[in-house]
Amino acid sequence: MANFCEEMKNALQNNNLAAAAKLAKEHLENLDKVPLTIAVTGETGSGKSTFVNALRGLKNSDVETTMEPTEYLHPDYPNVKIWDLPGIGTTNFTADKYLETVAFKKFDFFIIVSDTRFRENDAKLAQKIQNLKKKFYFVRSKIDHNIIDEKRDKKEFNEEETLKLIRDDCIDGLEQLEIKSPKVFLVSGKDRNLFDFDALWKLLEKELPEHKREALLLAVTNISLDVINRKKEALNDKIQLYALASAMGAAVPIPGISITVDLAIIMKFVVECQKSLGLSAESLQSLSEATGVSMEELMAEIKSPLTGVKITTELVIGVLRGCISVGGLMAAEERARLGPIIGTLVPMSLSAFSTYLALRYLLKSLWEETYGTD
Ligand SMILES: Nc1nc2c(ncn2[C@@H]2O[C@H](COP(=O)(O)OP(=O)(O)OP(=O)(O)O)[C@@H](O)[C@H]2O)c(=O)[nH]1
Ligand SMILES: [Mg+2]
Repeated sequence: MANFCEEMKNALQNNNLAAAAKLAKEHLENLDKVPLTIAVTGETGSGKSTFVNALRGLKNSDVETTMEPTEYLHPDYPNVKIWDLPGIGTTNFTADKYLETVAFKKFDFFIIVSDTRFRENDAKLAQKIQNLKKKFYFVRSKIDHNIIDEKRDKKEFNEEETLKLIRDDCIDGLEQLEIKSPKVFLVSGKDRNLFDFDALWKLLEKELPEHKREALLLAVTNISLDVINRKKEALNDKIQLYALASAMGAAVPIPGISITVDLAIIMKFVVECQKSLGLSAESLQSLSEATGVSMEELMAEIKSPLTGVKITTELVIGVLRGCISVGGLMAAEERARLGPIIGTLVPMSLSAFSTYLALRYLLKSLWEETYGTD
């Protein structure tokens, strides 16, 4: 994965979107070999270690209180790693701190175990996991105990009904704690042939590749956002220099708007932005070829009129007209912080200032209409 991240970063930094797409495709094909890491968590004594042993196919094994996160490889699926975590109650940590301490980032998904109704700690943990865009399932353990109790206490015992009552009670409780449509599985860690154990295992098997695909997507999104943010920063830094250069260039009035700007400089800058952000016709074409997504579909995704086309003066003027005047440019510039160079430039040259604002506006619109607001 580390290697993949580096290569992906390089490909994106060099605007080689085709190479990036190829890397992602290869990575997906290696999916089966990619480790999948499951965390088993929940309150102290809820039956986590017993459940982990059952997942590993071990029977009647003794467990002791878990003090440190412990990793086990699944005997049939060596790429599946199961982590037995200490109970959140043993740590006195908040859900945030707990997740940090157990190094949550390395987990692909979480199983939250409880031997009663789920408690506030469980729900808090689930919410934090959800915020991290990771998945979680609830396991209600020690169902064998409930069945024995019910058999003893009730004259007319019906297992199906008892299980339904427990499941509904757990789901209700979690929904009251603001967890939407929780998935709850009833198990006995002492016998994996009983209750929902098999259903949970089948679901895990089915969802494993999907989880990985999502993890990959998230990784790529993070890498690209990181790379693109840096590029945006670099472009932002250049704006002052471009505007400074414009102070020596010829300012032309934009027809229909009451501002004069250095169009030659603006053109140069927009072409550079397009290239640097991987939005030129050429880079989009190679992305389309590498991914099999048509140019039309790509263009529909990216809404800026400055994307994937040849930059012409008409086009740039058209976009600038959209903001009507220097006032419009100023309004478009929400966080107008003038750099030191531009600050001194304003009294010297109004057109350089307008050019500066125009450049900021163009970068912003190209940026936001492609990658969303930040
Ligand atoms: N009958 C029955 N007993 C269970 C089940 N799961 C766990 N136990 C028992 O409950 C006790 C606690 O189980 P553990 O698996 O150690 O619980 P844990 O969540 O790992 O506990 P900590 O590591 O201390 O947080 C043990 O005595 C287990 O034998 C179950 O499904 N059925
Ligand atoms: Mg334990």
